[in-house]
Amino acid sequence: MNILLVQQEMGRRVRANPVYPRGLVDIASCLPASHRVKIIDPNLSPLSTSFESIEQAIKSFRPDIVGLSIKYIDTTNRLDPYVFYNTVPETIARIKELIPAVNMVVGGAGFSIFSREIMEDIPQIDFGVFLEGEESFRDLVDHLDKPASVPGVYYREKDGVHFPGCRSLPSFSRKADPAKAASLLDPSPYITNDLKIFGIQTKRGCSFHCPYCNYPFLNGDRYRLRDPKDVVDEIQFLCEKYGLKKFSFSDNIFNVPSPHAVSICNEIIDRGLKVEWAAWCDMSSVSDEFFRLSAQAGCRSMEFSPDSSTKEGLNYFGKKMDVTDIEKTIRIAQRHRQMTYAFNFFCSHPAMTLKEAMKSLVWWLFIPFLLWKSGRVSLGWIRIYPNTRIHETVLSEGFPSLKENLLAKTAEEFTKTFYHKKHFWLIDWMFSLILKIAEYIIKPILKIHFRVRRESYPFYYE
Ligand code: B12
Ligand code: SF4
Repeated sequence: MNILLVQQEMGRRVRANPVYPRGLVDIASCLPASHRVKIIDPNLSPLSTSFESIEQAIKSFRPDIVGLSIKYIDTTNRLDPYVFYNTVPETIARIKELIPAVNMVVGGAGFSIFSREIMEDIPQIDFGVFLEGEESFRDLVDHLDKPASVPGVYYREKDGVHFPGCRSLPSFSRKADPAKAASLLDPSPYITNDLKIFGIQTKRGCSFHCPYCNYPFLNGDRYRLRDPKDVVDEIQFLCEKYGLKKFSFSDNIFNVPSPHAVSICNEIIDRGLKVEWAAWCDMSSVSDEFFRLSAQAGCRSMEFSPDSSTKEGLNYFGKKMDVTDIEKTIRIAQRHRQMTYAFNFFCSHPAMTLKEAMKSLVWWLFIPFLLWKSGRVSLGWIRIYPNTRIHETVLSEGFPSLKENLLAKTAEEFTKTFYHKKHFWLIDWMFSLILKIAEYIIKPILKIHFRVRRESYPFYYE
């Protein structure tokens, strides 16, 4: 069978760099060799010709199956209200117009978050692969005529959309075959100087249960680890064959469980690989030794999400740490200036108090000061997603509009999907005002660097 896998067109070329489509490469790598597989990423073409790149592939390859990744729904950033999902219905309509008999399959994190809504929204979708796709997609390809027998796959019949039930998440200890992956999709366009474009996963799952986060829903709450040697074999292959120098560990959290991260760092050091990388890390288990080791292994950027700066807030987020861990991390970071650090906080959450709002302001100003030129703070609002605990909270706090309408399609609808503590509109307004004053008045006067970026409001001094 001819299988064409297409990355989602992001719909814009600013603040939407094409990142290596790891999900598509992973599912393609698991298909039997008897199939012909092609992967394309329209984001590598200019926006004006992006659909032509899909059209060309369809005409020359004549696929029996087109698999479209619906990875992104929206920016998750209230200050950058852009909806990526809007490219999907049009892409699917145009594919079906070109080749009406094709089996149209979708999957991806964005699809999984809103699976039923999307199946109902776009009737041209024949099958929807829920959560991780390595096994479900492979089985679906073999049983296109009997989808009811494939767990984890939505399918359509005359009477509507059906789902035979979930499949347990696939093992992640399989040995990767980076040469096969590279033969399926040339990694060269993604090998750049930007740490965030090429992602390497060392594990799946996250055992924390932060109330706003959908990662445990997407990848489970138990860690599935790859053998550190296998991870570093992949890095080494990409360094030697493609000149990879910079990448991200795209794990939800890199340094938990800690021995696994330590083994990966040691393996990189032992093999003498000259790489630089970024990672998302947990603060509760950091140590001087871990910072030293990761810097030696090439870490150049660590991102932390304390989310709150008070005991009450950290308890609400279930962070398994207290304020002293934030202080400790900053002190250690002050001794390791070869890396940069980002600290993410929320401006509003259910345990927010006036005291926290005031305390947070001080922290947000001081962290970049204490980590002069190497630390920044990002401030954001919580985007409410289904299958998160905070979704239940907003409903109980009396925001019934957020019950059904979480798949926003316009910027206006999107801005309504963020958490605002009831009766705290003044604090919310105050933060917005302070951020604007800092950006338009303090920054030009003091020449501090403070700008609106895609994630939120990063705050750092230069
Ligand atoms: C790492 C990461 C990043 C890194 C990427 C680093 C890198 N080079 O890879 C960075 C920081 C750059 C990033 C950026 C963004 N990200 Co991001 N990111 C992630 C994260 C944590 C992991 C993604 C990943 O690599 N997964 C590993 C691969 C193997 O998994 P996968 O892609 O999901 O694919 C599997 C399945 O989904 C399925 N599948 C995927 N595609 C298809 C297609 C078919 C046909 C089938 C059958 C199956 C299938 O099978 C695959 C294998 O199991 C996810 C959260 C998560 N846990 O998924 C968020 C996530 C994907 N990001 C998200 C977003 C929003 C963004 C940004 C738009 C944020 C922003 N405002 O800038 C940007 C956009 C990036 C860009 N293109 O410019 C959202 C997307 C959903 C949504 N809410 O809209 C997620 C889900 C997080 C969230 N909170 O909801 N991200
Ligand atoms: S926010 Fe981070 S630590 Fe918390 S559940 Fe999500 S991935 Fe895990």
